[in-house]
Amino acid sequence: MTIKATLLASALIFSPLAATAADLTIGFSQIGSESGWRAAETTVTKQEAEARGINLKFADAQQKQENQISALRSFIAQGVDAILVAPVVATGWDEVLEEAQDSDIPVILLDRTVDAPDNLYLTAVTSDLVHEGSVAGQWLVDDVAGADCRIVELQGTTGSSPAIDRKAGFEKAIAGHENLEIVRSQTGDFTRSQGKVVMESFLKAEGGKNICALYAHNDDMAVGAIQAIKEAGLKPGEDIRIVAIDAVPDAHLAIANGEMNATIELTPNMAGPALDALAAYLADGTTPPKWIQTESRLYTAADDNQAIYETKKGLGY
Ligand code: GZL
Repeated sequence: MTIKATLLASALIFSPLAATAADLTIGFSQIGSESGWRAAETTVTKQEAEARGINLKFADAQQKQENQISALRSFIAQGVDAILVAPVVATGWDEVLEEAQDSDIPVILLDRTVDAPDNLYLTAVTSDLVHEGSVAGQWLVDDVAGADCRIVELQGTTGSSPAIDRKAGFEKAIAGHENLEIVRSQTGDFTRSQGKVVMESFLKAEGGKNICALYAHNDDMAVGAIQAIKEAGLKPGEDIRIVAIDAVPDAHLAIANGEMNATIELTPNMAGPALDALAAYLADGTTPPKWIQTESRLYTAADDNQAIYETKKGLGY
């Protein structure tokens, strides 16, 4: 039996009045394609929607909140059945979320959260962003084993929940370890190009020999920084330890090559749990928890990163 027929059959069992997934039209406001992880999330979201026979209306915001808000208003005007949104920054969403609520259109947040009352969205599917930062910080605490370590930090997009929370988590983990100090911290906007440019400025300001470690809020900024470190005549992963987050294929490759030390995995499949929660809600009113947490996992040189790279590189990154 096809997926569509199965969904139809199951929907008829539960509630003949409920829209089946096969009938659903869902608007998806995506931030952009700033990183390999974001590209993978887009690929997987489209795959998850297709597998459910959902008509997905996709809008790329080129990392601009105003474009996302316009997209949400367009989805509302079209009368979509639901909205998925990965909010580029945490603030400024109340009004448009109220408009969606007034139109009885459920909204689900993907991979980032918003500073808005949680009755304005059905659920948020995200990792524990603070925990990710803490895992990165704890890895560095353990790796330096008491030695002095001057750290530079590449922050994610200013005002985004991952930039805020990953910074907080890292600082929590290194607090009380007087040998660890963040000496430079600046946004690289989650991109490789900006990660390289900002790392070049760190190296120039501090002197490469005075930098012990880089903490980057995502792997793409770390990969850009690796280029800058090499161009400065230093060995990334040796002269400067590098820990980041996402576990994209190129991070595994860098670790396999000894040019990076650790990454924390973020699944690109936020849409699967989101669409499952939405289907249950539409079928019989099952209200999901306000937070559906995805797993995080640390990868280091102890893992078979070459094999993981080979597996992941074909998955839409
Ligand atoms: C985090 C996600 C971040 C990724 C980056 O949940 O929002 O956005 O870590 C991406 O790669 O830019």
